[in-house]
Amino acid sequence: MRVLVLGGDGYLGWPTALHLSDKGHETAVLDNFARRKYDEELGVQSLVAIEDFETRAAAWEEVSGKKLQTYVGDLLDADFVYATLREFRPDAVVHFAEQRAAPYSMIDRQHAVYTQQNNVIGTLNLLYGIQETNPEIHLVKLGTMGEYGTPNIDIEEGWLEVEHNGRKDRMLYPKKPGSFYHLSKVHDSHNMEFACRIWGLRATDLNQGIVYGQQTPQTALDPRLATRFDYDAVFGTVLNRFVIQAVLGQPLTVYGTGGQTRGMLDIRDTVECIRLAVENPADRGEFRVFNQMTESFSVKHLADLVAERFPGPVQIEHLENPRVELPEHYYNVKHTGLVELGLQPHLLSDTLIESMFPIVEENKHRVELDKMLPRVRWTNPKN
Ligand code: NAD
Ligand code: USQ
Repeated sequence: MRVLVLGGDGYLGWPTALHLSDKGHETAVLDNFARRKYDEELGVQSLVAIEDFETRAAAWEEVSGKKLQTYVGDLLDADFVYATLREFRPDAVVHFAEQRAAPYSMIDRQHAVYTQQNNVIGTLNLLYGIQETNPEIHLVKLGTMGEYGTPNIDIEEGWLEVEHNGRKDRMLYPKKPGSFYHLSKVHDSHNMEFACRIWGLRATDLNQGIVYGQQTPQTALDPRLATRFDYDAVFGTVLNRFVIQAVLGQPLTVYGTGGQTRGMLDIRDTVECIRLAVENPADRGEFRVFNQMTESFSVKHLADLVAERFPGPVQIEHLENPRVELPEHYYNVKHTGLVELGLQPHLLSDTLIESMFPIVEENKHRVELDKMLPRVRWTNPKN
């Protein structure tokens, strides 16, 4: 198939593009380098050095013998979106290209507005682009488990059968997200469901949990193929941060009690989930939702796991939680759709945590320690 990967220069878009190319799909990557600019703004860099877009694409061609076409541009530029769809003629578009950090969206008004504009309008341009250029294209869009929040009932896979006053209907599962970033994904989901229902588009919304890990079989082939690895308090995610903190001899930063529970998955499962979704498209008019996660853990449990596996002393520190979120709650998620398509999850009990320690050890000189502590507070927006 011909697959266009939007956000193909990012943490997950890049390894996904390599995985799809490796599996024989004619793959192209698109990006506007917004992520590299947030690094400059925040004064941080990826823990693992990454090559520029053209160099890494050329390296993949050299290593694999497979072409990876690149497009540089912004999804907010509708003409660019339409022109790319017309030129590349994809069968599927995989959409990772959004501002994805909850703390970044909560810095102040400007960052909240930027996040929602970038994410919601970018996706809307894409929906129109698909509708007008080729409505057969399958849109595979990265959503997030955080769209649901932590309701006191089971989380279904996207839809909920509701019986109300003796009548029944199938409704989009109610959402209770925890940041302006997570809200942007809720808005995207509604726009996509509408486009499927009204125009007959086909879309898969992948409500993904928190990803951990830094290597896939393809990125490990050559240092020029490495993907980024974030450690800072704005873009670094919880388990990746705990592993990095352990190696640096820094306390693991558990926010609050650590009773907050989240769905997680290995980066090798992310790329495989996308392949499965692409190769098994939704039907025309179908808005299909999968919960893309393999296991649930509380934050405290993750910290204990890292401390247990690290071959040295580890201190766990409970910081005052900078976010507003339930400290203890019910969490039971249905996630059978991708397994039914053939996903064979890599579970955290296997060797992944240990395999991350040497990667961090090799690159630890790149860390700015003062970027490790959280400074963005949910209850104290600036401006
Ligand atoms: P990332 O920031 O590393 O990658 C996103 C890429 O999209 C960046 O390279 C960025 O430059 C690009 N981009 C952003 N806005 C763009 C625009 N308007 N036009 C073109 N390119 C644009 O993020 P990631 O961790 O790879 O996440 C990718 C997607 O997966 C995001 O949508 C995110 O919400 C979702 N997700 C990530 C995680 C995780 O743990 N990392 C978990 C669940 C869902
Ligand atoms: N947390 C800590 N200590 C830390 C970092 C985080 O206790 O040092 C806690 C947070 O308070 C939160 C949980 O860990 O309760 C997860 O935080 P996170 O930063 O790892 O993840 P989150 O902000 O939810 O965002 C990440 C990605 C986002 C994706 C989301 C999936 O950045 O793109 O959408 O995970 S989910 O959480 O399922 O919504």
